[in-house]
Amino acid sequence: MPKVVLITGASSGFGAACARKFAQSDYALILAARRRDKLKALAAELGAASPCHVGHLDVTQPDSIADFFESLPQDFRDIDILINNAGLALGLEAANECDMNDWDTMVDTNIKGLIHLTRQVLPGMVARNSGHIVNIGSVAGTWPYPGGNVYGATKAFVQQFSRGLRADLLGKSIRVSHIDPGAAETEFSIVRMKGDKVKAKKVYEGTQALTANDIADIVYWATSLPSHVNINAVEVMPTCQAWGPLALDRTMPFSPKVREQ
Ligand code: NDP
Ligand code: 8X3
Repeated sequence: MPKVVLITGASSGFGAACARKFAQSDYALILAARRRDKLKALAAELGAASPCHVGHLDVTQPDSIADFFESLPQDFRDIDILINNAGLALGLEAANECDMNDWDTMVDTNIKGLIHLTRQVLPGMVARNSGHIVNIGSVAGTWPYPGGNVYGATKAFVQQFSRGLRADLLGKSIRVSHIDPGAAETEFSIVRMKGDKVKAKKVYEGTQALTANDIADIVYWATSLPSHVNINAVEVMPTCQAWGPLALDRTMPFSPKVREQ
């Protein structure tokens, strides 16, 4: 029996690249996202060589999650690898200006979606004493930048939740990894810029950003190591990305009290 891999957010970017990567070896794939047409096209591209189940899933909707798991065919029910990849950033406004709906959507998708999927899959892994959960975080979960506010905070959650899972699962043969990429050119910025493809393209202009395949290679590598090896975390950036200096504002007036001291 091939191992079963559930990939959330398989309709584009990292998720679709992971599907293509795992399809090159002996895996049965569950492709999940909201855009079923994209998933069907991907399944058709992968062909008969990889057993594939396509399932509509909105990770923010508990009913959608329940329907998705209920409709899994028998051969796809024992999930060996869960790639919690579905996620998004919305907007780059400062915290005082942002749209609260965007914040809610990021929390509902990147945090609540990820924990609900994990909670559905984990009991089966524990019963079989086997499995691997790969959570896709971001460098934004560690390194703050202006406009990253809630997006970065949701990804910090992903990191700490992943570590917490490792602590809970000690003594069981279940692995948990979080992969934290930097700038990668996918549909990510198109979504963040609310469909403005020109603005999205500018994010990567003049750079050699990471590709979805780079991340799929890392996910595949982490999951294909021997079962006694747990990659806790991978932080990866394109070579052309690094940290800026901490910022100092020189225009702020001195507080009189501080000057007197
Ligand atoms: P894409 O926009 O290309 O892919 C995002 C995927 O998430 C899509 O397949 C989308 O599918 C799915 N998705 C979004 N919302 C939902 C939802 N409510 N229910 C189910 N699926 C959903 O971006 P990436 O591939 O780049 O992003 C994948 C992950 O990687 C995200 O978690 C992102 O935060 C993270 N990341 C991205 C980086 C980058 O620079 N690209 C860097 C670091 C992390 P659909 O719309 O069909 O539902
Ligand atoms: C996406 C990477 O740097 O745009 O998570 O926040 S970044």
